[in-house]
Amino acid sequence: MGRHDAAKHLSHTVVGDAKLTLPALQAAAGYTAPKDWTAHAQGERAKWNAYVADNTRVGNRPNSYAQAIGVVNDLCGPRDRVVAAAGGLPAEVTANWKTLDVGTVDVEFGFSCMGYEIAGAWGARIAQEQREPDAQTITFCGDGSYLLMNSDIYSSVLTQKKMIVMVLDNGGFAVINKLQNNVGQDSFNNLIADTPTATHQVGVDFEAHARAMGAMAETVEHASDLGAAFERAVAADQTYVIVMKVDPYEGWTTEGHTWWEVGTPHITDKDGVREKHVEWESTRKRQRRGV
Ligand SMILES: Cc1ncc(C[n+]2csc(CCOP(=O)(O)OP(=O)(O)O)c2C)c(N)n1
Ligand SMILES: [Mg+2]
Repeated sequence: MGRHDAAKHLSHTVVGDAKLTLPALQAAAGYTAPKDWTAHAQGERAKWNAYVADNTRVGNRPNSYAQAIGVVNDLCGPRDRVVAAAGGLPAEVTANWKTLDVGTVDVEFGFSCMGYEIAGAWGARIAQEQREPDAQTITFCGDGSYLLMNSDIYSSVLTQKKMIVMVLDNGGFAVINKLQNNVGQDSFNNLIADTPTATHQVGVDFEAHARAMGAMAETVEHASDLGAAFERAVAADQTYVIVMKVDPYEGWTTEGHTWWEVGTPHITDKDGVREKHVEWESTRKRQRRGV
């Protein structure tokens, strides 16, 4: 935990590794959590596990981020490292990924900076190869982030630092489109299909693009074919890019979210935006200060 977070809620600050610090505190204070509290936590955990199992199940909906995450999670090894950064994927990985070992998940949620996905994964690979050359470095990347910064695919090919890049294409900035809709706005300028100035609607051939940088690449139509593609990527000895289209509207993870301070317009001519503004502000009541 960071110092900044530790000082929240008028707390007494203890900064340390949770796995080591909690037992030490427990021993020092002679404290055990009430049994009904522990049982409640275990019950919630079981419910969450069931939700994730259903949410990631291939075929439950059109191709989704959650399905892709579930497929890779089932097939990867305990020391394989995953990277995610911007768009919908950091939240989807945080919710749906079952962490298999310490220090194997790098979700750049601090800034959620587009472009970290591939550049960050290349850096992760450089480090990982020194200690765990047989483990994989896997990155989940949206089409928007890919287009912003993909050239370290070429770097990884040149330097023989193999990574597996999952490019999940939903036709634009789908998570921002979702946010736009959630605050009562119509879709505008986030999905390529909703961009009035995009008068010539062409999709990007991500597979060809990745090949042009020397990577191996393939496109998968359906999430049920993703597992076999991932196994081919694992067997490959160079950077491997797997491309799949995912639905921009359906298949988002709907549970497990926390309240997010989103500035919505106080003054608007649109009823839908006003309603969302009032709704959003009303939820502040549930904020717990200094607990
Ligand atoms: C450098 C940078 N610029 C802008 C943003 C704001 N932003 C967050 S997500 C996003 C869209 C990302 O698109 P994509 O990678 O396709 O992911 P999707 O939203 O479709 O899940 C944008 C523009 C950001 N996080 N980082
Ligand atoms: Mg996208």
